Amino acid sequence: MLLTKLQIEQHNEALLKQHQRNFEFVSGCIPNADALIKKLIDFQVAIPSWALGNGGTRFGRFAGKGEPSTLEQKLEDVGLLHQLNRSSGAISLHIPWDIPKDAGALKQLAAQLDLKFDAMNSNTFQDQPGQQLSYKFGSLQHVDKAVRQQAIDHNIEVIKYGKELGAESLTVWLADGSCFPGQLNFRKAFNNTLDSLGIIYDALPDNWKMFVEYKAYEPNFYSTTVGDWGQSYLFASKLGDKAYTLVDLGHHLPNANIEQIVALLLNEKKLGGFHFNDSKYGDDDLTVGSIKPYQLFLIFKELVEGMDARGMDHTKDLGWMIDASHNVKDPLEDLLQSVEAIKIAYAQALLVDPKKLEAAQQNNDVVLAQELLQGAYRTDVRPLLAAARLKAGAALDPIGLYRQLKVREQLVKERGEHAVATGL
Ligand code: PSV
Ligand code: MN
Ligand code: MN
Repeated sequence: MLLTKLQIEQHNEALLKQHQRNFEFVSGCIPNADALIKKLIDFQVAIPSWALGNGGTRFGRFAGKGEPSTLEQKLEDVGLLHQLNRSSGAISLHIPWDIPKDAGALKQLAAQLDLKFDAMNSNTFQDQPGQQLSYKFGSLQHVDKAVRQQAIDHNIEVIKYGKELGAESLTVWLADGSCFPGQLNFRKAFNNTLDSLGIIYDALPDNWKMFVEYKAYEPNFYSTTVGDWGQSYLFASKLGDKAYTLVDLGHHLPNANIEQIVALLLNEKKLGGFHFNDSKYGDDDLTVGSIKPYQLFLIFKELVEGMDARGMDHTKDLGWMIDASHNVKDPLEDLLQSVEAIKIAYAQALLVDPKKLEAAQQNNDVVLAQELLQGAYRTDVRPLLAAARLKAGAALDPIGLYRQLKVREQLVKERGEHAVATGL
């Protein structure tokens, strides 16, 4: 299901006066509103294919209704999100859940929907039906060379699919690790993983990046072989210039200072991209900004400052992806909320005056430094985001329009109550 231009225009027309009042109030206090709006329009966040259906808990899965059951339908869902906010212009696929049967036709559909193919994700954390060897004791780290080879082959196959679709990066997240002390020789597991990743790295096209995602624990609860940013950084450095660390916000031990990690990885030219989500306890995969919005802002403040210091392009030099999926919301509404939260944090970070902050730091003026950050964070930038959407042809109130048009009801009619998305 797609929206018509007229539906969006009529919706915007009805909200325009109120929007203008809100916008005038905020833009009056911002020196460079036009430049900021331009940056907001350009900033796109990739939607993971596995978030389009209701995610699983560790104990079960409660499917939603009218979920996309084919890859084409997944693209259509992201196309719909992109129509609503003009900020979701990319999809991140997961193999084997999203094997493209006709890459040419998919590329065409993506072009019609104005979507790009973002990072391809491999899956060696589950055994697939008919698979010869099991990943129960790991994949790229496995003690058995044949299992390692199977996992390597899978990753190379994922690159092949990505090439057909025009993607330019591979994200490797490994469940590899151990559940009990003594189960694993840490050094051998690391070296096996490095050798395996090296073979995959060699299969990357020149213009591709490899993202090595880390995670502190789960499904293994004693050790994870790519367990933190230091280990990911080691792999990425040893592999070469095309390999980077990927930061998933939910993959840290409690209270980790993620903004500092981000700042240093950027400094070392090894930050590759993000999986945005939010959490209270662990890898909760909750809606971005729903639990710790100030942390998200602080992360973006480091990103903006670090990227500007290195002359990086905010829109394309890092991979911006969501990795959230859960049970109690309509996944499309949830994704609209997540994209909005990311852009709010980005806009607030753009409000921080780098010169004033630097001066405060130089003077050890701790109070002023905090005031500068919190002044930006406490600015209600939502009218700026709305202005960006209006200018880009999106809806002033994406969730409002989604509900007004009864999109989910339409999708249920089209796809049926029991249509279930493939994924986690
Ligand atoms: C598992 O923790 C996970 O959420 C990782 O974050 C991956 O990025 C994602 O699954 C998809 O493989
Ligand atoms: Mn992730
Ligand atoms: Mn995760």
